[in-house]
Amino acid sequence: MKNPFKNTAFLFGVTKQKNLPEDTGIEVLLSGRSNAGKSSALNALTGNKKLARISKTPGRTTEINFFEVEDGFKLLDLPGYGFAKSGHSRKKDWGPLLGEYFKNRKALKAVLIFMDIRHPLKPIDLEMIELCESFDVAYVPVLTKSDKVSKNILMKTIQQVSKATNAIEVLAISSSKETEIDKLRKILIGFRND
Ligand SMILES: Nc1nc2c(ncn2[C@@H]2O[C@H](COP(=O)(O)OP(=O)(O)OP(=O)(O)O)[C@@H](O)[C@H]2O)c(=O)[nH]1
Ligand SMILES: [Mg+2]
Repeated sequence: MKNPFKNTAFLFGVTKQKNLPEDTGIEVLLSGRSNAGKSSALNALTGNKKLARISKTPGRTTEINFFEVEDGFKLLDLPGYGFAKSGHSRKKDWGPLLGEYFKNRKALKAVLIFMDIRHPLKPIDLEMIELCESFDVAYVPVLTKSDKVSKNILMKTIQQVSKATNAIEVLAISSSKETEIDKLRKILIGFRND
């Protein structure tokens, strides 16, 4: 089957609310702590290793990066949260851009919450889950770097995250080994069609 994400193209990065594009179509946010593997997952989804910059330095992504999968369907690579230089994160630290975005955005369909499978459910992840729940936005916890743990730990962590959240589905992927990337594609297509 042809990869529906193959032609995904970078549109632009936005740092201010006034620069957000028109509120149409469907948008899915890719969120997660810095270094969780969001950009790697985007590259694996699309099969384009050069699409999103993969940074080995945490906190490189500093804006909301818009990617267009096809007309009316966008993926948004969010600034990595956590490891903030200013120390511990608090709710207000989400920043005005993301707060406004959640409040007003009709196009916002779902949020993928990427978490390193070895360090899931950090306080900042729980805040993102709360943010989604408070705005009634669907979210899917995506455990990353599954190649780094045993099958046993993998299953246990999926269970742990399922129990701790109201998410319908919890995914464990490896972008480097391309494990469960097709499942992630199917979930995203589901959001697009829904
Ligand atoms: N072993 C392994 N390493 C991975 C995987 N996915 C990402 N990484 C590594 O994790 C590091 C961070 O990956 P990124 O994709 O840049 O993480 P990010 O979430 O986009 O980080 P920010 O842009 O800072 O928010 C890189 O060194 C990647 O090579 C994976 O599936 N397996
Ligand atoms: Mg990134």
